[in-house]
Amino acid sequence: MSDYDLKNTKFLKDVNYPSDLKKLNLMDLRNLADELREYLIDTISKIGGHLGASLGVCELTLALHYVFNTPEDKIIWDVGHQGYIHKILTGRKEALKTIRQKNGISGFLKRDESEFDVFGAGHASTSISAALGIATARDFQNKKYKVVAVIGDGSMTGGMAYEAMNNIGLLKKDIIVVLNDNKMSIAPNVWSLQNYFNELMTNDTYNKFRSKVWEMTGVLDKRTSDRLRRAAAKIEGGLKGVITPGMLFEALGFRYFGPVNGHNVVNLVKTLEEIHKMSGPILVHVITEKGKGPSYATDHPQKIHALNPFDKTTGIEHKKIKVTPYTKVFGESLTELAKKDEKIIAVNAAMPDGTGLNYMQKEIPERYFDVGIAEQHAVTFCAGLAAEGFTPVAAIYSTFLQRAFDQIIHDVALQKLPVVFVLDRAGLVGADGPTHHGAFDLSYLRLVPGMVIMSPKDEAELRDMLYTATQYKRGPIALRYPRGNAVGVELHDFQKIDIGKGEILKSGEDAAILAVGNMVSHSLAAAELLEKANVKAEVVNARFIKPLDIKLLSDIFSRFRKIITIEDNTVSGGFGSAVTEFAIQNNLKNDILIHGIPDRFIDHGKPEELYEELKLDAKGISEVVIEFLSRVKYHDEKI
Ligand SMILES: Cc1ncc(C[n+]2csc(CCOP(=O)(O)OP(=O)(O)O)c2C)c(N)n1
Repeated sequence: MSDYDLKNTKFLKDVNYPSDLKKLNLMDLRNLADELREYLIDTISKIGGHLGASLGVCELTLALHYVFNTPEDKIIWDVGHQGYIHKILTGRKEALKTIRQKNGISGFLKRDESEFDVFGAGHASTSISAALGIATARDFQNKKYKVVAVIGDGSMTGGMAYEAMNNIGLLKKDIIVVLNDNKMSIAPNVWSLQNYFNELMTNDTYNKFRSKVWEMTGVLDKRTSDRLRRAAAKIEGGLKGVITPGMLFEALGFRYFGPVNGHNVVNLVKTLEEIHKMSGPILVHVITEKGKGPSYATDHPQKIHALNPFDKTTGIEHKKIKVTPYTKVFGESLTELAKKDEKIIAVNAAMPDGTGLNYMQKEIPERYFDVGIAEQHAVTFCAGLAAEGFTPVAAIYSTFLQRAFDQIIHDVALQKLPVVFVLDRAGLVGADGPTHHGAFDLSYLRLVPGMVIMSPKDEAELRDMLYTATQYKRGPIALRYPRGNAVGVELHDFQKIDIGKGEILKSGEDAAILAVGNMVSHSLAAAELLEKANVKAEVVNARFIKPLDIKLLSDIFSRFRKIITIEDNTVSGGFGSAVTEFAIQNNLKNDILIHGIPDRFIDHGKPEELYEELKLDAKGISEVVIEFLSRVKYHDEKI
């Protein structure tokens, strides 16, 4: 495939910063939008990444940077996965070719990366709160810049967005919220307000009426226009016999403008120019199409949310040889269990495919729930189900479950409710980077009283753990596993695992390696490398991070002086900490090395690159063990 040559573009070749945009006339912006799309598709087809959202906001991004004086005016992008065009327009046109790759630019916005990245994200629904903080700081300093939050309809299913709007309405700050409505989250959106929007947009009388009021209020002073809008809102209510979303936002203290066609860059610019002159909380409702551009993208907006490298003419991903991913094993196994057990209910927060619950969705839709990007609600919803004797399975990525920490403690664990937590993407996720690594779950779950935490060494054990979890009725129970392909072992019929029982997989003499989950296979491979260096390491599959297998640990501590714990979780407060606590509480003086993700945020890169960097691959683990063994003399001298 020949390289796309920026030099051959008419406009894009000279656009590096928003200041360059301002030299163009409105009609040029249209052509620039086409060039941007072409460049984006060409680049992402080679390296993979989030595509659909950025294609959808091409004109919106252009218009925002055209009208507002960035970076002095602050644009805050929710999630940040739609920020690729923003990156191209703010000094990172060439760097786009490195996006999400090790040492390349981030796939999300990042304050360290550019002064145009006003606020970093990766998790959804934070932009309006951040905008309020920034606007409040602006006002304290008597500064005059504009603050704009751009949030998708999917992210509007997250409670934080409403908490922020409620607060803004009360404080009456100058803030513009741009609602980028494409009716899609990653999957089709589950926003109940969408029904109101749909009605609105298909109602001709309403639309004509609304645009007339719009035209008039746009040129009036705020008091008159507010009065007119209130009157109009009343008429709207009467007109349709329903509360319209405009009214809803207006009740929250926002002036509502829209719906605006998000692909007509000329109109967008004109609208934003008008809005730029106004003050107070404003919500602009922009309608876009996710994946706007090639038909393979608009026809399959869910598929092109994020892609591996693909053929840019067909959108088909270049296939890789694949072992079954953990996600699929989980999704199919849960569906199998749910067919036999009518009490099982599957719950996810806007990630049906990502979590593997799409299998449940298809086969048992009545016991499948997508609650939106609302992890906190998902957990308490599950608590309610469990309180009434059901077996809810909350399938939420490790990183996103962080959101529901209090709900896990207060609503689930305190009441000993048997909610099953299934955490996909535990450990290092790769290209999505620090906002998405599942680096903390062992730590944040381990401190919860009564929580059982498991991590399978392979997909067969995942099935057994899932079965064990759905049978467990004494309180919350969690299992966590990494992103990507499983080990490739044969599957067997479900078998129950004794709670808190680990297993010795390989016996040794010189050191004991206690590993969890994903790290078990790495540790077994490390033990083989160690053998070549004449080190005989015993390898234990801990299976349980909580409760620990006290009997097994006592045996290990009695036989080995040197013990190494390995986990793909932060070393702070995880499995190694648990083993150390066990040792201290039992007055055991063995040498313990806690090896895991260091206590810092880990950048993006391929998982194998990151595991190598952190010495969590087989080679790295073997080196860590050898280094630890050589340290013992020093320890002996000290004691
Ligand atoms: C707290 C949290 N949960 C889940 C996700 C995963 N996620 C990333 S983007 C996205 C959909 C966002 O939809 P929307 O805001 O409408 O943006 P669009 O992609 O449609 O432009 C989801 C669910 C996330 N980023 N944060």
